[in-house]
Amino acid sequence: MKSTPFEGQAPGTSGLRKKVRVFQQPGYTENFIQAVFDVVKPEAGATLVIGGDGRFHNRTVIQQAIRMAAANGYDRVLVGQGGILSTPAASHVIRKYEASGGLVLSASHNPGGPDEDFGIKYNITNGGPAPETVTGAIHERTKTIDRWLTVEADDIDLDAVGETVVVGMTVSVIDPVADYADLMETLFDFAAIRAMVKSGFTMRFDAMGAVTGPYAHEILERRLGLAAGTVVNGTPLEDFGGHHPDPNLIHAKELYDLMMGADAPDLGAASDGDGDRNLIIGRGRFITPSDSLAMLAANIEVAPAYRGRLAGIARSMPTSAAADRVAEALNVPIFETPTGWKFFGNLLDAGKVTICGEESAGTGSDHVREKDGVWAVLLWLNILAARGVGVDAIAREHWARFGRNYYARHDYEGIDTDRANALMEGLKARLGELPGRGFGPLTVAVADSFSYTDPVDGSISANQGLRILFDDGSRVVFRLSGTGTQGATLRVYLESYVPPSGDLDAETAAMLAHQINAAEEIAGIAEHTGRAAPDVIT
Ligand code: VG1
Ligand code: CO
Repeated sequence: MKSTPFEGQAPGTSGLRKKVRVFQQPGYTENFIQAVFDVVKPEAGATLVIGGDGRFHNRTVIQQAIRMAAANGYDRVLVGQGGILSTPAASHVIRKYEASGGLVLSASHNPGGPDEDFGIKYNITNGGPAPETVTGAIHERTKTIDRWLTVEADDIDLDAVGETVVVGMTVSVIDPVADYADLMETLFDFAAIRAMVKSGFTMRFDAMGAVTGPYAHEILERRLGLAAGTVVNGTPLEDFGGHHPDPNLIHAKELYDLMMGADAPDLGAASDGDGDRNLIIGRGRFITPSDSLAMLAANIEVAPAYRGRLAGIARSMPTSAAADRVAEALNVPIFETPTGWKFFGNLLDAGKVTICGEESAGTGSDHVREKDGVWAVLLWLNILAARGVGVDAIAREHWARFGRNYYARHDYEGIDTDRANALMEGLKARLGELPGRGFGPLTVAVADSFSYTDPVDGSISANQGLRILFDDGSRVVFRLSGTGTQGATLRVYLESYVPPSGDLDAETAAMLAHQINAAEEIAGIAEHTGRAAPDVIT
């Protein structure tokens, strides 16, 4: 079919994300998928995995993609039943069946529905998000594309497991859960977790009307014996029940309230739209994602598949340095990457790291090449079973040994793009003047724009966030989101460190008050954004 380019088809932090209405424009989705195929050039015999988080428009795009894959020379497509594959499950399926790559259809934690968001991401043969060299080439291709290829064929039945042939290409509709659940059994001590459950351990898992429901029902309730009803909001819905499937204290407030109340189970957990994020709350104790990464890394060797093989830890730059202290104590390397899981792929492939994480509630390991919400929950369960203590005790012990990194992220959402850019550009231009200057009791030690050189392939990713490091070890980081679909979102990341001898049980907001004031003074957030306070604090 003849076509002309669309503006703005640049993959962001995690694929191309736009409003559904944008993807529904004739040729828009097709252009992007064709640009992917033009760049990756499937070889004869190539297999493509297609999976999605079940949101509105998922089934339509899957049918389009199947016909286009047939026209572009793929030999086989694997697609999850009902169009469902969580992002980590898609990563596993790509690896297990040695596919050449996959299309992951999701806008993750963004809301779904006709007026909400959709997204397409291409993952490469290692199962992970395409690196910037590939996403850059895809974007370039979208600027010159003048045709897309398809075949004449009926929609296939996505709801029945089985095989269909579409113009010479085999389409296999597969059980979306089985392969993934089997993989989890090879990683963790299911017998120990089952024994803990038998002795009275209880939990609630909130699937938020998103993709992890079927995975959690199968693994937590069927395979691990947790009571029916442990998993709530366990049916994937096209609009996630009208909520943001974002596992944080705002959007998973009901879970948080339960965990802080008198009837709290032992563990509360939640996952996001596409199943790659996790929220962990113990009875009376919220664990920040940055702390969770550090605590999981410190204890990972209790899980059978990780015994004696923690090679290194990676975290994204804005993630707190809690994991750094664990790496230091365990004498393994720590890597600091830009935001987005695509930067962990090379480190994992090279065997340099075993566990990685981000402050945005993503944790994962070398079992796949995506962050993995259910995996993180299972690792917590394995640790609780092996250690025989609760979440709060694990956290307190951890801080008593390593100290505590108080941490928060302030988001200013949907602000005017020009004003957001002006804030960032203005601050970037002034970075050189900041070292030595005092803001309240804090003095700036270093101020820079974060640039990353990949230690495996040497590629450089510049402009990955503005860092202000203070002389007491605390810091403020400024970044613009690369996943939003409306205006710009400014993220301000705040962190301060207290050693084991300090106050380990204080309120986060109080412990970050100086950094919050400094951030305002340094960047003029209120003036630039017109907002007196952040929209979301996580
Ligand atoms: C956000 C998070 C980032 C995460 C990305 C994708 O990106 O900050 O850590 O990797 O979302 O997660 P940004 O550019 O908006 O800050 V998901 O669960 O949307 O695939
Ligand atoms: Co996600």
